[in-house]
Amino acid sequence: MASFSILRYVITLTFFILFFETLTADPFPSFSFKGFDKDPNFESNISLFGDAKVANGGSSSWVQLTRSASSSAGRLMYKKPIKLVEGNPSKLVSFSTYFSFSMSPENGDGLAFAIVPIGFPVSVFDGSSFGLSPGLEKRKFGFFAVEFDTYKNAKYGDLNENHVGVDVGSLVSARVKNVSSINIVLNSGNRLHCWIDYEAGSRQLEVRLSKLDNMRPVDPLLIYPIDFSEMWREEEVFVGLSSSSANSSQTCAVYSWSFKLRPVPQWMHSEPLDPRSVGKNTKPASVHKRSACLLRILAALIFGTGCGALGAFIVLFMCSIFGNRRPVVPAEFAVHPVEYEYKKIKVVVDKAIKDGEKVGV
Ligand SMILES: *[C@@H]1O[C@H](CO)[C@@H](O)[C@H](O)[C@H]1NC(C)=O
Ligand SMILES: *[C@@H]1O[C@H](CO)[C@@H](O)[C@H](O)[C@H]1NC(C)=O
Ligand SMILES: CC(=O)N[C@H]1CO[C@H](CO)[C@@H](O)[C@@H]1O
Repeated sequence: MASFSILRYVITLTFFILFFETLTADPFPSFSFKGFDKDPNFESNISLFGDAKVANGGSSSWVQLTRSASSSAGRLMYKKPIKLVEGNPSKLVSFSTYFSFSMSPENGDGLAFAIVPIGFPVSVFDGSSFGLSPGLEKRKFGFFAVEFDTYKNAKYGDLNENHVGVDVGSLVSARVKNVSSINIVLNSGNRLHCWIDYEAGSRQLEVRLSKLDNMRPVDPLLIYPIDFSEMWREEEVFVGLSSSSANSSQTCAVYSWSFKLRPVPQWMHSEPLDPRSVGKNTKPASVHKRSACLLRILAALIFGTGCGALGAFIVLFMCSIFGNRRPVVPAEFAVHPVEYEYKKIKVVVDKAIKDGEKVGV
């Protein structure tokens, strides 16, 4: 009996270890580039299109997306397609990307971080609309971009010459933010830092912009609710940074770019959470859960012991009435429910805590 219980325990434990092992195994690619041409992985992971080329100056290198001429356009794309719904059973996937860039003071189109579906013609340009419009004419369904726009284009109803917009299936932004309101000029020629985070659990996209690389702002510049798992399902998509000078001679440079995918723990699927509170309160939340679970275990133990005692009492009572002499049976009954209840809850505790830790990472 005892050895059977231990065996069952070991099997359960092994199952959970394997389960979390598969969660942490990396079907979720990520990359990070700084000083582009010195990175040996650069060429095997990134494709350059249009006028984009690696440039060097002093000890550093970067990707120059546009030439100092009108109708110049270029982009860099991560070669590997990504999925925002992954695996079987399917998991939602969050992503975070960071890049630093600068744009010269002319009013070109600016820069866009784009996610495009397979079949989007990535190598076709017309020198305007971040170099994205020919592709959009062919395939706008499944197109997504965050634009850093320095040209007030009446055609797209632009707000001003210094705005960030979220574009879904069209370059007419679904949401815009006046960048002047946070005292930043996109085309000042200075290096800017951008963080774009999509939280699949809460189906929310956040964009942050800063003048200093070590100062990721607490408050997003722009928040946009969107469900990428609905938009693309299990379809593969490509991510890239794209720019065009339009009628100006604006140049745009990208100095570093990183991109990371993170699977969302199963339990977050059904209950959208505020990503900020998840990020900050992971530890207290799991501690809280742990103590709540300990209480539940204690209650179950007391309840189990009570039941066992009652059972034993009834059996003994029956024995004394019917003269059956087998007092060993009640002892078994007394132990078993307790052990079973305890184990069942223990497993739940482990899972909850592990999930909690996952979010914290
Ligand atoms: C953008 O913000 C700046 C600074 O707050 C303001 O002066 C300007 O009028 C705003 N532009 C629009 C179009 O709201
Ligand atoms: C660029 O210039 C051409 C000719 O000067 C003009 O037709 C076109 O509308 C301009 N494009 C933009 C985006 O201003
Ligand atoms: C960050 C990244 O994706 N690195 C990959 C670049 O390409 C090489 C070779 O294909 C891979 O080994 C790296 O993992």
